[in-house]
Amino acid sequence: MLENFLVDRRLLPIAESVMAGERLSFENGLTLFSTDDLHGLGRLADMVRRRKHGRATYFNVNRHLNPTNICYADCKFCSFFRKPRQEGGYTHNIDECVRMAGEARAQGATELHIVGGLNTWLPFSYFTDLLSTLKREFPEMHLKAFTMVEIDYFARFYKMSDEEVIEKLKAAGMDSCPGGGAEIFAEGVRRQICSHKTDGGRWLELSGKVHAAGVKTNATMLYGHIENHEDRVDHLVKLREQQERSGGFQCFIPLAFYPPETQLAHLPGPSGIDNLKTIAVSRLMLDNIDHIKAYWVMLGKRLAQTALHFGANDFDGTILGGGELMESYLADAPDENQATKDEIVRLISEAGFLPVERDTLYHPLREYAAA
Ligand code: V47
Repeated sequence: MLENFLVDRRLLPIAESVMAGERLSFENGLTLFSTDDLHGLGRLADMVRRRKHGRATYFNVNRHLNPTNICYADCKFCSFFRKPRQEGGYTHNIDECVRMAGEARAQGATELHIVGGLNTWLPFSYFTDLLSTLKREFPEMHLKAFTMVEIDYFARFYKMSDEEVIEKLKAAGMDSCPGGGAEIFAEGVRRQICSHKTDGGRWLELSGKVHAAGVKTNATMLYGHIENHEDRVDHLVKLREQQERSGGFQCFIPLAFYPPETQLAHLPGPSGIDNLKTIAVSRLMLDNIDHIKAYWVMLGKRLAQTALHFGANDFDGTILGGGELMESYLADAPDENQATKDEIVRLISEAGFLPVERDTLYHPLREYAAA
């Protein structure tokens, strides 16, 4: 019986709810974060993960494309951005982007993950031309492009309605949207770490509008900085509520804060235990979001592999050729910022799961025999 595995007896009623398929409350979320019973928590999350996906663990072959790192937002947790005129700022022209996409395509990429800074020097046509050119050159590639923060910025800066921006991006080739920019919705924290960008309510509202336009999106949570457990549970509950309203989130990605070279570099970042707990609590609270991603770039490959036993069922992708935003993380761990398809397949099967290559919309492309 499951009860025998629970060292923390406070998890018992939660286990009963999980077994009955009932939704967990805000208070349940706080209890889960506060427990030291890592095995008990992991067991519960693993039960839900196996109920939803069995042994399947998804990954894709993708490349990140970060067209510009020039950004006015000045987020305290970000080491990628450069202010206008600051040394190290760049904007790729569209030909360069096509060249990078072509390299990725030649290596089997099915997805381009496109995000960049809020660069007031660029016209809106730069972004639509980028999408339409990529779509014309590589019609079979899925363009997962622009976060809710970028869409909010496009609407405000280029003076268009949200619907107009979404339609123009869609018409140019945007197939889905990545989950970045959600950070932490709690206003007090958000004001301290990213006061210049889209607030949490607006991020959620725009997700709803993008979903209404028939476009799937992902959702993230940046944790392990100055937020507390209440802020995390609040974030998860707000996402769950938005999913009830609009239903278009495919995947949730908890992002472990990596402090070096940010304005919060004095913070330690989350521990390995915290990373596993956060994956597990996310799986348990987000009963209406299908997939939980163990983003190996932030977790490291070994912990991402372990996270598959704590509720995660997606390993993200190969991220061929890196991408500048990704390189700004884990720069001091060179063997951690690349993963071949063979390596991901091995990491997943070593962990006892079944590697399934997918496209961006989670259609299986190929299953790999169990090792
Ligand atoms: O929004 C920025 C985070 C996000 C740091 O949708 C940091 O499939 C940790 O959203 N330490 C962008 N995180 C990345 C992102 C993402 C990644 C992988 C897959 C998907 C998806 C989306 O990265 C930002 C921010 O929350 N971030 N700086 C940092 N120092």
